[in-house]
This record gives sequence, structure tokens and C-alpha cells, in this order.
Amino acid sequence: MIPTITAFERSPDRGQGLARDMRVRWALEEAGQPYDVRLVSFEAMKQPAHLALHPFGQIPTYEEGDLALFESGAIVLHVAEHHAGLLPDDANARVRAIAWMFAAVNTVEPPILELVIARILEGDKPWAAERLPLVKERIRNRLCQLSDRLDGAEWLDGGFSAGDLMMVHALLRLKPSGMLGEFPALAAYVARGEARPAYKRAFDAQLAVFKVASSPTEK
Ligand code: GTB
Repeated sequence: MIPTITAFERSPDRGQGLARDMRVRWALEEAGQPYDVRLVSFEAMKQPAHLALHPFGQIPTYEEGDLALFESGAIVLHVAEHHAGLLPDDANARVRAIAWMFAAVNTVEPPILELVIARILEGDKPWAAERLPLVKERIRNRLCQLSDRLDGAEWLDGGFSAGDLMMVHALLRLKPSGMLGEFPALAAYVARGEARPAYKRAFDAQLAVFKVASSPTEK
């Protein structure tokens, strides 16, 4: 059965792959699983039909038969558990890869999101200039720890896994800040993720959506 995911009708990142449908697309591409996409506007996301799928009125969602899921991490885990290529067979290695997925969304991503909030939503507050260095320091601390653990390896724990997929995508959000450049091993790690053919297919698919939405005939 071909699953259907939801994505922004017009992504605010202009198709740079930063929205979280990218994680789901990437996982499905790694798994070789075709998928359909239903594009939703910000307005439609807050309507009852979408809220029935996603209690917080966001993308991405995932529908497959009588299964409806939200949360990119849960969706990627579901895809990884049902297809080869994203989780190791060995039971211990498998749960370690899942631990990295949690680390991505629960330990590494939160300070990165704080930076986005500090810059975009709170940038005009009188205390913004004081807060920014504190937020950046928290990110640096995590990046330093992550870089130490990677220790020059290609991926976080053996072969590429759903843990790397989630981690690379969380780190990509830092690109506009230039902070990844302070950690060359992590910048190279992210570049390895972006170089994967499955990543490129997923990226191109979401960029194509943005280009169509921005074409003059669509206005
Ligand atoms: N924890 C959830 C998950 O991982 O699935 C978070 C889902 C989420 O934040 N969805 C966002 C959304 O639907 C899109 S991805 N927002 C609409 C709303 O809340 O009304 C977050 C995102 C948005 C924009 C950019 N960007 O422009 O760069 C990047 C990421």
C-alpha cells in the first residue's frame, strides 16, 4: 500500500529541505518505498480534517491503510521498522540507532530550535542581543559533544541508520547560522548525508513543490 504524507503547500524555507516532511521523504526514499504527498496550506492545517490526523495542526502526517501517524520521528521509525536499510538487524545495534533518533530530536535539536526562535521570533526584543550568545553556547556544547562521539567516523554507530537521518536533518537547520563550520567533522557528516542519493531524491521532490507553487501560473 502506498502511504500518503502531508507537506507544506508552500514551504517557508523556499524548498531548502528544512521542513520536517523532508525526514519522512528521505526515509521513504532510503527504503525504496513510493509515496503520495498531499499538500496543505497553513489554514488547512488548522481545520478539523487535518487536526484529526495531527492534534497540533502541523505537517508531516503519514497515512497508510487504517494507520494515521504524526511526529516525524515516529513516522521515520515506523518506516525503518517495516523496510530494510534504516535499522541494523542486530538487536542491540538496532536499539542504539533508535537511541540516536531520540538524541537528535530530544537532545541536539532543542537548542538549535531555540536559536531559530531567538533570531526569528524574539529578534526584536530588547533582551535579544543578550540571549543570543547564551543560546549559541548551548548549541556549541552539544556540537562539541557530538563531534567528539563521532570521532571521525562516517556515521554515528556503524552503518548509516535512521539515527543518522534524524541527526543530519536536525543539524541542517544550523546551516544558515554558519555554526556548523566551527565543527568540520560535523559539517562533513552532514555533507555525507546530503550526498546520499535518497536524500537528493527527497530534496528534489520537495523543491519541485516549492517551484510549482511559486511559478507565475500558480499565483
Ligand atoms: N515535532 C514535530 C515533528 O517532528 O513532526 C514538529 C512538526 C513541525 O514543527 N511542523 C512544522 C509545521 O507544521 C513544519 S516543520 N508548522 C506549521 C504550524 O505549526 O502552524 C518546521 C519548520 C518550519 C519552517 C522551516 N523553515 O522555514 O525553514 C523549517 C522547519
